[in-house]
Amino acid sequence: MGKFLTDAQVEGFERDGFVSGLKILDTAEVARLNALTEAFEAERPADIAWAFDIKANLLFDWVYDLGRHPRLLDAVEDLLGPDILMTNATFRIKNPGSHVDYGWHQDSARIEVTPAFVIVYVALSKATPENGCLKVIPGTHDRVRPFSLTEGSGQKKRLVARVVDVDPDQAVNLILEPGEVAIFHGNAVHGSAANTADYRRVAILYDYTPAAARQNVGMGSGQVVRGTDPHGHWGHEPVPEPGLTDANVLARRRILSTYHENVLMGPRLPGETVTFPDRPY
Ligand SMILES: O=C(O)CCC(=O)C(=O)O
Repeated sequence: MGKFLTDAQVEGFERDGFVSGLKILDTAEVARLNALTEAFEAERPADIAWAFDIKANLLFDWVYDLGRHPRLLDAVEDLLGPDILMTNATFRIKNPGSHVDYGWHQDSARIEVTPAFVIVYVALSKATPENGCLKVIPGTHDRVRPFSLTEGSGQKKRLVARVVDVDPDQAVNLILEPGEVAIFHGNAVHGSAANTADYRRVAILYDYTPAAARQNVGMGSGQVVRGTDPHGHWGHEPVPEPGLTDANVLARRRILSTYHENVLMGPRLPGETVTFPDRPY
């Protein structure tokens, strides 16, 4: 028995590359997080696309705080050990009728991290096959598979890897209630379909890496959220101040410029100018 996960859940993660249905947040916590999300969407509709994207944990103090939730970190620690960096948080929201889908991919395809990182899907709404829940293909976390590069519907202007040869019949739907969490391995082949339901799918996805890990290309960065980082393999990111302040936006810009090679943005291609979503100042 770990701090949060049972031995069977840890074994399941090692065998299948994911563990799902972990109850982390109570009803009041889910309601507060949805209220914060919806308030931002109502007040700043023009800023949603860039602010709810890569490293939102550097922009919103409450996204950072959620990523440090003690029960969530206990579950992550059971899989990664005691020294942990949070290297990313992105909102993944599909409104009713949204055509956004995520083709089959491995987050570590373009930049490998060893030992591997994990991704935590925090469900702020229920996740069902109808509203485009996450789907994972069990046992695919053993290696990076051949992929092609494309522009994804949910990640405009970013080249994303799509696995070339997938058997979708093997996929498992990660059906979740609000407040539940799924954790999957950075190599696990996963994807999700459009939302054909009449209710939203709201999630925040977090990446966590063991401090001892290294990228095979460039150097990533993160916030030390548990233990310490004595290794020096990662740049260290600041904690955001309350509110979407200029200081937070500029801090994220500085981090993404300094550590531009990360698993979401991938390696810099020859001649490529580093670009990332941002507010024009
Ligand atoms: O939110 C989803 O359904 C999948 C998102 C995803 O795989 C990604 O952002 O890489």
